[in-house]
Amino acid sequence: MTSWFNAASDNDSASRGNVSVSRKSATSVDVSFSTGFTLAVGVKAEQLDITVGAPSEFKNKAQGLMGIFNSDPSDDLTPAGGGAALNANDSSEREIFSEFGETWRIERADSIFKYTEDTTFETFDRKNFEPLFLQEVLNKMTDKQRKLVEEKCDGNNECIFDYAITGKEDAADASLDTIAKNTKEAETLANSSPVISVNSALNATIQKKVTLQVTTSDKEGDDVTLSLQSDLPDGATFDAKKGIFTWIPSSMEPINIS
Ligand SMILES: [Ca+2]
Ligand SMILES: [Ca+2]
Repeated sequence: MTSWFNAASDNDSASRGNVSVSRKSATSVDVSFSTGFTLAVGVKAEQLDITVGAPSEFKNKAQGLMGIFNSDPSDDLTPAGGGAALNANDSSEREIFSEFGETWRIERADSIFKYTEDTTFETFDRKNFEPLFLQEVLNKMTDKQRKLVEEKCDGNNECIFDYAITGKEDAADASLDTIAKNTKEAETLANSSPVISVNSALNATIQKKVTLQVTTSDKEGDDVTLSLQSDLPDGATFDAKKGIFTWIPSSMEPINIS
């Protein structure tokens, strides 16, 4: 996929088998799988930004390093093979890494990746790798450095992590950017479209006034604004605020309104 991505020009997109990839910019790509799963991968200052989207039909059916997909955050740190979930609030990052993350390490036979000629599963299976843990990095900083990081990041842990580990302010900015983007995406995904309903049939008689009530509702209680896309026929009015359409038909000509 990497070589495919490198060969693609800007805004290029291509499909192979069950995967389609579209390049969003010089440093970001969207991947979608026929199962409905999506990946957005971008390169930012000192970091790789990966957002995973899972289709709702996988709810209560998917589990892994990213947790159990069931709207319950308390079981997301369940080790592979079962057992009690770690409590995110009283576990250190080191504990989460070793007692949860490491349990999801795969064996060569389980890998679904294809390797290029000069790489193998072992190239990426670095058993001795130990990440940096935020609390441990913060403990090593001076009070002045810590204060600078906390002020810049306004208490946001992901940002504090990126700034503290890289020591670079643009990494903190990139982190804040990603968080804002993900928050906005989550809000959009959680926002349902309004439901607009009208009577399924309307009986009209020439020269007699008929009324049609358009009702709207929105799951989140958002304001719904009605507007007409087409011109009104002769003798018709539409009160967009109240959703009331009135009409005195003057002929048998069919009309269309949207
Ligand atoms: Ca869960
Ligand atoms: Ca809504």
